[in-house]
Amino acid sequence: MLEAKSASTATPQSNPVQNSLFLKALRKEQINRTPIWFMRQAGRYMPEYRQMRAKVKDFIAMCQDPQMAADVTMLPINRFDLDAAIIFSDILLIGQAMGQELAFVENKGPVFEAIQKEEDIAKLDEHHAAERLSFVFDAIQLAVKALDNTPLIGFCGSPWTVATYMVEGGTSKDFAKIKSFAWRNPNALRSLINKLTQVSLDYLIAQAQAGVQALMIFDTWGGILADDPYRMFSLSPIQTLIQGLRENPITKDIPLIFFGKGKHNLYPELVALGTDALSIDWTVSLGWVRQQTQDKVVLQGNLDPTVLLGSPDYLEAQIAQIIQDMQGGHHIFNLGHGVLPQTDPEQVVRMIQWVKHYSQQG
Ligand code: 1CP
Repeated sequence: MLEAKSASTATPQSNPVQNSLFLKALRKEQINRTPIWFMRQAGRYMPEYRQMRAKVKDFIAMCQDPQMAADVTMLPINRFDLDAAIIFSDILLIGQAMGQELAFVENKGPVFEAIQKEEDIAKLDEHHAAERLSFVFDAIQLAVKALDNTPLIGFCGSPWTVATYMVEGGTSKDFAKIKSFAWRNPNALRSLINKLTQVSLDYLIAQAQAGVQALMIFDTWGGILADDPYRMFSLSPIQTLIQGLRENPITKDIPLIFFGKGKHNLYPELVALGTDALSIDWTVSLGWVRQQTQDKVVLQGNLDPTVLLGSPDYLEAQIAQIIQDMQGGHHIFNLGHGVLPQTDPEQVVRMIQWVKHYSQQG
């Protein structure tokens, strides 16, 4: 009953979604099994998704139509027994909202008109960018209604990760453009990252206002930096972003998840970010991560997405191992990165069943 006393007006008791396994897990409350959702759960591995995608011009058009984005968000929820949904959108849309041209090219991925000089950064508009993403907030409102008592996660990319795409002009193998920009003109890169931090803060607050019950920050490319530049260009703006969220009345209590791919040696510093959960990639065992983080945060993850392409026996064994590694800890099951487009949805059904089977108490 201590819970009820310390909780704010929207107490878990008065709001059924707050009693969901996922949100209870994020609050480290007692639960009888491990909740599960997974990155890119609404995506190309689903035939229903491919059908909907074929009807529109491109991926961006799908995101910009609130009803369609909400419907796509619901696809995996309707088909599988999942414990959370994530709003269908993309981390790169904020670059577009700041005025940088973006396209998603078939068989190539995202393409930005690359930033090359300081003047390109000066032109970007950070003040009204979040407002230009109102289709995301409309989609959230529609999805929340459709979801009923399943929680909805909102998200953004880390300022560094979004900047990599804006400076590289798309995805990259060696990140030579953004790194050389950083080593030659750190102040200019910092000004881009500061703008992205401001827009990301506005954007996450507006997503919370629209109704998401948790927020996740994806730092997919922080791990390509050595420790000191990582702290400067990736971690520090994330700290600023988190501080901004904690200081805002709308987001001060919302659960936060941080996905910092590949920066395993800095787990103590990632814990110090103060998020409720860390999402872990598949290259480290959760047993080891628990030692590093001393069970101070909830761990989310971390099945290698390619294991879903393996035999059902191997899949089962890997799931059992992850659940065992997390026994007595605070865990949300997920993949270590997004589900691959060639994944058989039947393997997803098995994954969900085994997570439930192996983690069920009593
Ligand atoms: O139909 C299509 O061709 C589009 C494929 C697609 C999808 C389904 C893209 C393009 N984005 C998305 C959705 C998406 N992206 C979500 C929705 C929620 C979910 O189901 O998880 C989220 C959270 C993202 C986040 C995202 N986009 C990240 C961070 C997380 C991660 O996966 O690392 C990154 C780096 C992106 C960039 C991006 N957008 C799309 C692609 C193909 C990529 C990756 C390009 C690359 O390889 O660098």
